Amino acid sequence: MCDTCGCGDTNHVTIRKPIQEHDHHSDPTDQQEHGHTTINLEQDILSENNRLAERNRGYFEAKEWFVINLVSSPGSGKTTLLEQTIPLLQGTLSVGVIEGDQQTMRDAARIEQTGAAVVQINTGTGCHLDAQMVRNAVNELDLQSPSLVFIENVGNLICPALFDLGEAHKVVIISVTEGDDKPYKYPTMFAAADICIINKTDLCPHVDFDLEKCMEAARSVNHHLKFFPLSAKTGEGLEDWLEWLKMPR
Ligand SMILES: Nc1nc2c(ncn2[C@@H]2O[C@H](COP(=O)(O)OP(=O)(O)OP(=O)(O)O)[C@@H](O)[C@H]2O)c(=O)[nH]1
Ligand SMILES: [Mg+2]
Repeated sequence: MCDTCGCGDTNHVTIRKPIQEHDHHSDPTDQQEHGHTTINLEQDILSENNRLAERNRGYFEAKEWFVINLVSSPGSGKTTLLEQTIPLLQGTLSVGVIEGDQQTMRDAARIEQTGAAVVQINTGTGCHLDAQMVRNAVNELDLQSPSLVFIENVGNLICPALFDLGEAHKVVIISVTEGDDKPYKYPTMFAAADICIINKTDLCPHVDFDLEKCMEAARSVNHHLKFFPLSAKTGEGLEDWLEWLKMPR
C-alpha cells in the first residue's frame, strides 16, 4: 500500500514485529509463518481499475495489439532496453510505446529517436499507471493493426504490480545492481509478471549478485516465470528476448 496516493489492495497490509531476537530463519518465506504479529486491514479499491483493464484488453485484442507492461524499480534499464529492442524489430513488427513517469518527457524523447510512435504520461505525484490513463494514451498513438505496444510503467517495484492495464504480459526487469534477494522482498511484482528480465549482466563481475539465487528467489513466488538475463548495454542475451517478442500469437 502506498500511502501517498492511496493506491493498492489493502486487503493484506501486514505489520510485522519480531518476537524474539534469536528467532532467526534462513528461509525468508519461513518468517511469514513464525515469530511475528500480523494485522490485516480490509479494503478493495482496485475493482474499478480491473473493470477498465478488462475493457482495454478486449479493445487491444480487437485491434490486434500485443501489449507488454514493463515494470521495475527506477533505473533498472526499461528505456535502455526499449532503445536497443525497437531498432532490432524494424521491418518485422510495428511498434508503439507509452511512457510513464512522474515528470518530464525525457524517456519519450529517447524513444522518439528510435522512430517508434510514442506518447508520454506524466502522473504528477502518482506512482503507477492505471487502466484509464493507458486507454487515454493509446488514443493518441497512431498504430497499425497488428502492432506491438510497450508500456513503460513508472519506476516502482510496488504499486504497478497491483494495477492491471489490460496488457497481455507484465515483464518485470531487475538489474544486477539491485541485489539477488529482491523477489523475496517484493514478491507481488514477481508473482504478477510472466517474464523476468535480469538486466545489466555486464556488471556481474563488479557486484555481489548471484544469478541463480535471484532466479531461485523469483521462482519461489512464481514458478511459471520465464527468465531473460541480458545486458541492454552490450546486447548480450538480447536474441532470446527478441525471439520471444516475435513469437506468433
Ligand atoms: N552497465 C549497464 N548499464 C545499463 C544497462 N541498462 C541500462 N543501464 C544504465 O542504467 C541507467 C538507467 O537506465 P534507464 O534505461 O534510464 O532506466 P529506466 O528503468 O528506464 O529508468 P526510469 O524510467 O527512471 O525508471 C542508465 O544510466 C543506463 O545507461 C546495462 O545493461 N548495463
Ligand atoms: Mg525509463
